[in-house]
Amino acid sequence: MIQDDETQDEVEVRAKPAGPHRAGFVAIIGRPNVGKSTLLNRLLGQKLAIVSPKPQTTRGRILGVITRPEAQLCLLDTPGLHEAKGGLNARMVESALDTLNDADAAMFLIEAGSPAIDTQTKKALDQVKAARKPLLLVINKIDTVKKQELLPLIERWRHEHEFTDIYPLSALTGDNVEGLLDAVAAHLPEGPSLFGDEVWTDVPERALCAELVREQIMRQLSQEVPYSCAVIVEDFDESERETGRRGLVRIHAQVLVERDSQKSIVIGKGGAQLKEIGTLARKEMERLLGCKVFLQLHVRVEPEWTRSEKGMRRAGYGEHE
Ligand SMILES: Nc1nc2c(ncn2[C@@H]2O[C@H](COP(=O)(O)OP(=O)(O)O)[C@@H](O)[C@H]2O)c(=O)[nH]1
Ligand SMILES: [Mg+2]
Repeated sequence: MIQDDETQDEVEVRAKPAGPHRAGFVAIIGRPNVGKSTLLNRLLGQKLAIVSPKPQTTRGRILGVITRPEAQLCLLDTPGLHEAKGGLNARMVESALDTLNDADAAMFLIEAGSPAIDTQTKKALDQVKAARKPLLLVINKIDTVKKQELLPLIERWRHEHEFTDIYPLSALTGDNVEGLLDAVAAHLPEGPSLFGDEVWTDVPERALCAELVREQIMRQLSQEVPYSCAVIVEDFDESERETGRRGLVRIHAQVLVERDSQKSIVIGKGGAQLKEIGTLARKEMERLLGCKVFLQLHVRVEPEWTRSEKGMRRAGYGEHE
């Protein structure tokens, strides 16, 4: 569509050879902690998926939609592929592989580093190859290695699979991210957009807010405690959102833990730890919602919830969620 008031950017976009409009789903997949969620946020230009230095931060599929004049890319962030025996971890890996099977194309992420491919990464690649989708290799975190280390790495990976492209980049700094979306879009089916132009995700705001609390739990608490935590928003009261100078959303969230000992760790001495988690999460929520947030957090013990179907359902990780 040509408009008279086109900006310089739009002219540049349209200057490329005009092809058919394309649209489809692209799974972002790889081992835990390689930067999948960071890349989704970078490509989207907005924080959608939570990020932490700990593996297994992402627990389910997260859709981020990018609409451009020539293509609509529906990016799907996934939990990391890892060896998991039952319970929540197995559910997460299943979710990643299901997402891959439903996608039109995939980006397989690895970290820049030694050209040697460890057995876990090899196994993950084999799982991804089995889905038989157009597969682009992203070598992330190039900010952590010297330029001359990249060539042998690319050479090594070129022999592993016929990737549609190999993209070394840094999701953190944005280095070399440009062009990646074009490269992926070329492998999507021809067709009209799947979502309206204004849609950027299908994750409801209240679920994004629950994730922002979990993000702080992942970041603030050490060791295994975060892996026993789930966050459920019990109440999301928007009745004052449009009133007042900036409006207010009142949120009441529950933090589920598996044991009493974990409950006291999350709460901390005199409630200090929970307060810290709440303050940091509230600031992120205010940025997301564009208004003030009043956040109340409660910690509840749901014994061994990560191990049973019933427990996972109670924590919001039911089979079809
Ligand atoms: N140095 C560096 N760190 C990164 C980059 N991308 C992600 N990270 C870090 O790697 C960690 C895991 O990132 P995350 O996106 O949660 O990984 P995921 O588990 O694959 O989704 C976080 O501490 C990120 O800040 C990158 O390009 N460079
Ligand atoms: Mg992630």
